[in-house]
Amino acid sequence: MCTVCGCEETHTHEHQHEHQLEHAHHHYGNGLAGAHAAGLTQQRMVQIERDILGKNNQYADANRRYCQQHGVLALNLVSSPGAGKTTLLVNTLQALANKAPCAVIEGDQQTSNDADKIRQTGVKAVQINTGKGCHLDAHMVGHAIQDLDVKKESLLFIENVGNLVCPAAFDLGERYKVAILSVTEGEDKPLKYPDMFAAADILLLNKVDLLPYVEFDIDKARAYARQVNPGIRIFELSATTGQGMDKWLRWLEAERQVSVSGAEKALENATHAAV
Ligand SMILES: Nc1nc2c(ncn2[C@@H]2O[C@H](COP(=O)(O)OP(=O)(O)OP(=O)(O)O)[C@@H](O)[C@H]2O)c(=O)[nH]1
Ligand SMILES: [Mg+2]
Repeated sequence: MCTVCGCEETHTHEHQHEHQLEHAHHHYGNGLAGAHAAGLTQQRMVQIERDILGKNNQYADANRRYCQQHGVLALNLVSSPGAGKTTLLVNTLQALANKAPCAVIEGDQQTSNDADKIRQTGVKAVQINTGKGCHLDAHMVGHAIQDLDVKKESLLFIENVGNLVCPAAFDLGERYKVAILSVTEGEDKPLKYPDMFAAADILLLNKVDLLPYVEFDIDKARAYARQVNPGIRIFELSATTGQGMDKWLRWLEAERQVSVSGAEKALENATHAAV
């Protein structure tokens, strides 16, 4: 997980993590040797890791509750840098204009480039800069949901920091984790980064327009993804040419309807229980 990769929690969003989180990240940032030098036993490090994830899960549950109550479908987009998350989002938002309310949370170490691109579509976006941090966590996302004032029955897209490792360990309270693998990255990535592909519900194989120019065996990519995650649902598409986007858009709308009716049913049950 993140704590072994040198990531520190220095993001510029308004909230601060507790001291222990920074402390743990700082020591893990120096690797095991650094942690031992700092006097932390392996058992203690494992405990700190558990505490970090436990705390994250509490925030994630709160985010999930908010989304469920408001019929919001939250998707956590994860991939290596440059796989096409922002391009896919921009084109998805343009296709959904006037069809469904949308909001976007953008995660990057630095710059507001991606949030700026999203805002050009007319959709509200909040940029979180994680500084040295290499993933979003549920606490950051909770604040961003408040800042965005996410409307009932919205699609909430969360673009995670480009990284195929650490975001796998952090539940943000999303309904689905959507992994994006572009055909320029090599078909073996699901085997090399199994945690991410095992955690994902959906796999988007992006940049299929480049298939004629690169050595990428798409059948193998599918088979490797299913090897680590037999239930993963796979779409092939090109965010730039629009090829395959129709299936993705249909899936989004169907899932949004499920979230909307789930919230309506919950409200109905609560009303019945109250009388
Ligand atoms: N040919 C082709 N290029 C694409 C496609 N999708 C994205 N790109 C290009 O890939 C590059 C990276 O795309 P981004 O959308 O910025 O990728 P990202 O995953 O958001 O990148 P980070 O936020 O930095 O992690 C850009 O030059 C895009 O134009 C696609 O389907 N086909
Ligand atoms: Mg991006």
